Amino acid sequence: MSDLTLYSMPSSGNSYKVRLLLALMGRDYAHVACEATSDALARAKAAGHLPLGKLPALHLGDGTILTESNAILWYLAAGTDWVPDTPLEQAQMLASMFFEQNRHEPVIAVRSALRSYPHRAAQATPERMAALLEDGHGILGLMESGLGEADWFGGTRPDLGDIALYGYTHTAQDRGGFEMDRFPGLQAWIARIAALPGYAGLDDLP
Ligand SMILES: N[C@@H](CCC(=O)N[C@@H](CS)C(=O)NCC(=O)O)C(=O)O
Repeated sequence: MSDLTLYSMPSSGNSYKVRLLLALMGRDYAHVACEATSDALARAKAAGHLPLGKLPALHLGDGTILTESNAILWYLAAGTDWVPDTPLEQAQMLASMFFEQNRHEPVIAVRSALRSYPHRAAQATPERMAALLEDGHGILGLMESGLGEADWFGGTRPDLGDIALYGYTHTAQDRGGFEMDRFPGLQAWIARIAALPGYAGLDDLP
């Protein structure tokens, strides 16, 4: 039996990042699915299983609960090839992860959520959706030029920055309505991630 229990939202990129890393690492874990607006989510909140009221939350065997998707990635990957060796490379990886939460997620994930979740539809005004579309193409353009000729945001091998950015980028077109044809480098990077051994898709729940 695993000592890890992950509370995650099946449809959420933030939760998916953690599920993806666990799959790529081949780690066993118990999974508690808490979809948006579900009774399971309400129960998890009421029971104190989500200290910040958000998913994902990783419960360790000793009772510790870790929150924040990118912090959970860091904990799980410590000492593995998913974290580079030098302070410079680690700082570059963290820059990708902070960019993801600070600039990318509030635009790409939010537009996707406004289009996908019925309980968010009333907030999807035409003005907001147009502004998010323009901002999102700008963010994706920054990623395209940041990746440049490299295969990975981690440089010569994928790292946690790649996992964090992949979470919402790979559904940016289908869910967010962003024009991914404009970003061929990102499309090739998405295909490279999906070809990694152990890869699990968004809907591949444990
Ligand atoms: N910065 C947090 C964001 C977590 C977050 O906003 N989770 C959302 C799903 S993407 C959630 O739990 N929503 C349920 C709710 O607010 O009731 C992280 O990366 O873990």
